[in-house]
Amino acid sequence: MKRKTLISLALAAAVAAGASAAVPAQGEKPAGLNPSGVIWYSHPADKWENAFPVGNGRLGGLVWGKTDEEQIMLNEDTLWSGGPYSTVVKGGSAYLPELRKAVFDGQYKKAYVLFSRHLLGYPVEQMKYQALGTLALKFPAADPAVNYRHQLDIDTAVAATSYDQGGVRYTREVFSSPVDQVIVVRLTADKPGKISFVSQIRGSRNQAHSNYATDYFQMDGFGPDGLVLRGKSADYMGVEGQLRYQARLRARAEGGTVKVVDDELFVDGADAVTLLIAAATNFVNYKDVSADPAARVEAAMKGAEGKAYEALKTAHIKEHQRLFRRVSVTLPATMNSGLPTDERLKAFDGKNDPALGALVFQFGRYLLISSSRPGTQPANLQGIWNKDQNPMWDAKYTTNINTEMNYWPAEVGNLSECAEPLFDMIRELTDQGSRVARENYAARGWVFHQNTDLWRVAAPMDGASWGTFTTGGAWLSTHLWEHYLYTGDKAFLKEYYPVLKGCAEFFLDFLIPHPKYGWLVTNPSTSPENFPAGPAAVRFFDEVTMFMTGASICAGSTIDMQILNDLFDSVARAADVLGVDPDLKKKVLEAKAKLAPLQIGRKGNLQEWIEDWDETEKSHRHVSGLWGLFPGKQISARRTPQFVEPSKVVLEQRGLSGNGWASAWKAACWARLGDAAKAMDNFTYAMHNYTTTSLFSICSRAMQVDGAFGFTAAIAEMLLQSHENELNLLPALPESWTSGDVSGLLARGGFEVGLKWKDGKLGQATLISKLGNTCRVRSAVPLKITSKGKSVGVTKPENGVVEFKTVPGAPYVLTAVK
Ligand code: FUC
Repeated sequence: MKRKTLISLALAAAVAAGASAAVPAQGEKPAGLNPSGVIWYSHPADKWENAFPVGNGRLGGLVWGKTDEEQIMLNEDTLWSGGPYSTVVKGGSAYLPELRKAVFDGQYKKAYVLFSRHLLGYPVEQMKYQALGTLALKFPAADPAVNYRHQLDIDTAVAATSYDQGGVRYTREVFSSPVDQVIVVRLTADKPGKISFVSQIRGSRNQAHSNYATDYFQMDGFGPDGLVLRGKSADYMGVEGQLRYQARLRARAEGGTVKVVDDELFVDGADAVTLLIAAATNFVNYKDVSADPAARVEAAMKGAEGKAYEALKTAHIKEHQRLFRRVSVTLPATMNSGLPTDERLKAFDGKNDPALGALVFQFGRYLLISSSRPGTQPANLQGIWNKDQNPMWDAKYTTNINTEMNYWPAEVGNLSECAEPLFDMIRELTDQGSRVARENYAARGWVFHQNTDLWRVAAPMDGASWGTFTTGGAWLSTHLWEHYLYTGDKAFLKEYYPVLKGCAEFFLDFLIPHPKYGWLVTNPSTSPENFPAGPAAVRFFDEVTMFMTGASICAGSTIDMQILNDLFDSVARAADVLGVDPDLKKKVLEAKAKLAPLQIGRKGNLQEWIEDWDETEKSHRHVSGLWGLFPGKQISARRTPQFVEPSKVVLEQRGLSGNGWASAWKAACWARLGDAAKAMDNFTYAMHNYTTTSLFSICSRAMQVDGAFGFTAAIAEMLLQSHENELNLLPALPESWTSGDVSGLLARGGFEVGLKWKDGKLGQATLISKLGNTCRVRSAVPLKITSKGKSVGVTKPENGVVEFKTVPGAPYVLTAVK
């Protein structure tokens, strides 16, 4: 059989499966062929990271879709080990001069040891994010299920599983409602009395790591139709687990019977069943754990219990779509686009399924809405979809790329408010961060390094090879200024200005002239996790981390300099906008001018360090030295053309391998360089090697959410760029995305942008000017501009840019004049 016929058959099967899936409620898109809105399998998830995520920002669930014993793995976003604690160590600054001298003298081992002994925080590791438990639904033994479909509709945020068994069609729907603060599971059958199962909410414990898990939990019945799981968070690293949590389930059966025996709930012969799951901890904020989880759970249950299933679902979908539907993307669908997602990924060759790009783009937005809403915790390494007590990298906040990448899509993806949890976290980090600034570096302001947790610890962690990243807080702070650039929200800028200012003040004190070059540099410094061949050549055993290591400690890494370049720039501009601190503005601009410059190495590479060191690992995953290309804006084909080739040298050397987030970062860098083909190479490679079939990203075998967010940002960057004080429309459009349509993307300066293109050429752009700023659009040809059907005029480009004034709130349509 020819390949095309095979695919047609698969497509026909897809349509058939779609047609028999859950009947869509009014207002919903039909399940089935929605190549950019549905992820689906023709079988249950084969492993946990391939299960489908639902979440309301706070309560997460991973839905397997099994037919013998369904499992929904549960998370609550404040369930971490430990309790309020501090990692600040006292008096490290006494050792700073000696340490800095050692770095400048090239005595890297000595510098490492000094940092390790006197500046590393204590405990040396932060706390771990913890899985809450699993909702299990054990069904009676039955014939094998047929006509099976398991799907996640990211447009409605409802996961659905449907199949035939013993002549009955069963359907289950699962969602996590941001409105009612419960996870809802609905079981239906097309014949009466056919739903029977035994349910448990199982606490989570990792046997392999029970040495850490000095937590406990208790599973019990709750009233005539409920279950409860009560527990305490784990003690870890000598920090007492101070969280108490509770998860409750209530079953509402239509027909049949419900009974509870010990910690199991039995449903027998029901026509339909709705399960409500509420969960909470006693966490109030990073200093306060005085809430009552039982009262919180009771309040959520009370609120949801009185509502019919359809009412819960309709409210949930409406709230999800309020955010999700702000942006739509259509890319060409092909026969392959109709395949189940796991097969679709395998069949993808980079060109044969453009619509996959739209699905991946929207999936990142879906994840952000599902894991980060105002009032919740920011998305950690695993969002709110962690299955372990001892997850990979503790499912913490890693801020030398991962946490920031989680928020790359927020502004451009029209989900500004989903970044609020990040902004809250940044402010909270200044608490311990200002103490670390004083104790470690005798500096004003605040500093934050590379890891944190629910308790907002800010000292360097993990070991001196990682912890010397003093610009983690500065990187995060660039998100504050970016938020202002997109929204023009002066009240926000005023509120967060002290955070920006404190960050800048720290670096004004911390930066030190390089004895050889005279530039201002950070010291200690590092280029995240990349061991330069120079210093790392010194191998030694670190008694603190018990690792054999080399040193990555240095002065003035390129990423530090680039981040500070942007930070100082934004602080100066923020001071201007707010009309405050002229002295500070002067000082940061002076310091900015003295930062170590970008340098080109002997291989034509953009140097990652002040010295032209090679890296020990050629295709190292971090592309830190290219921070100024993306997410920063210091490197630009127009403004700094001399750094374009050197950036490419680095990207080529790193190649395609790495992990999911690395691919997304490289794709975004290539998009900034206008190279769509290279961006797509990274996308394709990641789809094959670093993506779960549920579209999470993979990093060293671990599921992480960062790469999924990163690709949303990278794809946005292919369609629209706005970092150069102008809108650049379709700057890196892949050849196979011949025609398409995108609406609702946001650009800096307060523009909402829609684009339509055909045969690879922009047909029409629509803009809404939210703030009434002058609009600058890069264009080689004159643009005809209309607003509400009236001509505004035809404007010719000057130096490649068409500029026109806008009225706040007004829409504009731009078409090219040939
Ligand atoms: C950084 C990365 C790793 C991983 C970890 C969570 O340390 O270098 O690859 O993503 O964070």
